[in-house]
Amino acid sequence: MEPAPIPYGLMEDCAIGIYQGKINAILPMSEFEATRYTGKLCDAEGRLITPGLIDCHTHLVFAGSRATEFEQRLQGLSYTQIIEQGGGIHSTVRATRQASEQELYELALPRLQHLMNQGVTTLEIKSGYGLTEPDELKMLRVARRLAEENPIRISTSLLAAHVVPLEYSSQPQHYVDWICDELIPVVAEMELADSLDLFCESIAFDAEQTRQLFAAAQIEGLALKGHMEQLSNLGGSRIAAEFQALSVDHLEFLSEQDISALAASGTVATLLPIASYFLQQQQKPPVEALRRAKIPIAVASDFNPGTAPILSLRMAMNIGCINYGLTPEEALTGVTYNAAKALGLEHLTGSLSPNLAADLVIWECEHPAELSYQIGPDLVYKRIFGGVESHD
Ligand code: DI6
Ligand code: FE
Repeated sequence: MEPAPIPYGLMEDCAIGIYQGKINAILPMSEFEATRYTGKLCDAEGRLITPGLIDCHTHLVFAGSRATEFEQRLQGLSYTQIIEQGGGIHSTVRATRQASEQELYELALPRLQHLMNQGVTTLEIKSGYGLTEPDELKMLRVARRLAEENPIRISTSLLAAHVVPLEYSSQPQHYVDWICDELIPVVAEMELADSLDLFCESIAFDAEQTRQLFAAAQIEGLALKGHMEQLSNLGGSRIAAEFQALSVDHLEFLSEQDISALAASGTVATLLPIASYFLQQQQKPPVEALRRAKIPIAVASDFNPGTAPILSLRMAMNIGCINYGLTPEEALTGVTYNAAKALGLEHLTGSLSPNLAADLVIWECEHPAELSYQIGPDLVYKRIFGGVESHD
C-alpha cells in the first residue's frame, strides 16, 4: 500500500516471513522454496493478503442512543438545530457522564470486537462525551483498557474541545482556558492520550480557540488533529497545517488556499464518508484537488451515535467510492498506509514491509477492489495481529 507504480503495490505468488511479531521478509515463492524453511507455515491458498485495516477516527466509547434524534432529523430538523436545543452531542454527554467506567467498557467491547472481525488491527478512539475532568479521563481509561485486553493497537485522542458543555454556555472561553491550563497537562502527565483533537465549527470552537488549544497541546507533546471544515469553513485546516497536525478530518468545505497549506505541511486529509452520507450533506470534499496536490487521503468510519452510527470501515470505503469518487485503490490506501500516517504510526503498521508489525488480513477474495465493492458476507479469512492469529 505504499506509493508504487503498480496498482495497490500488489505482488503475486509471494511468501511473507514473520518473526517475533514483525514482518521480516517478503519473497517470491521460488526464492522462499529455496530457503528450505521448516518452521510453521500458513498456506493462504491464493487468497489476497493486505495490511491489517486501520480506522483512524472513531468515537467508539459512549453511552446512550440518538435514534429519536434520527427520527427528528428525518422530519426536517437539522443537526445544528438539535444541538442548539441541548440535544445532539449534549445528549450523548449526559448519558456518558451517567455511565460507570465498567458500563462504558462493556458497551464499547462488542463494538471493538465487531471492528476486529472486519479485519481492523489498529484504531483511534476519541474522548469528547465527558467534558469534565473525571468523565474525560474515564473515557480515555476505557480506551486504554480496550487495548490492554484485546489483540489490537489503539491510539487515543483527547477531544474535550468537542462542544462547549451546557454549564459553560455563558462563558465558553473559560472552558477553553480550563482545557488548556488544567486538563491537557493532567492527561499528558497520565499518558492517557496520544493526540489532541478538537471541533472547529460555529457550533463548537473558533479559529482563535483552535490556535490556543493546539499551542497548549503541542507544549505537552501531544500530536494534533482536528474536525475541520465539516459544516462551514472557519480556516481550521490552515491553522492545523501551521502546527504540522497529523490530520484534518471531514473537509467538506475545504478551500483551494487550505489545500496549498496542507500540501506544504504533510498533514493527512481524512475523509469521513459515512458522516456526510448520514447527514445527507450535498457538499463534498474536494477530492480531485487533494489528489492534484498529492495530499495523502485517509478514510475512516467516524463511528459515533450522532452522525455515523454505522460500524463498518468497509462501508466507509464503499461510500467514499460512490459519493466522493475515490478509486477502490485510494479507499484501501486510505484505511492502511495513509490511515497509519494520520496516526503517526506509519513506521509501525499500515503496509506490508520488513520491520513493520505483522498486522495483516488474509481475505476470502483475490482482487483488492472486492474490499470496497462487496458489503455483506464477512470476507475475512484470517486476521493476524503482531504475528498472532485471531478471528472469530
Ligand atoms: N463531528 C462529527 O461528525 C462528530 N463530532 C464532530 O465533531 C459527531 C458527534 C456527535 O454528533 O455525537
Ligand atoms: Fe468525528
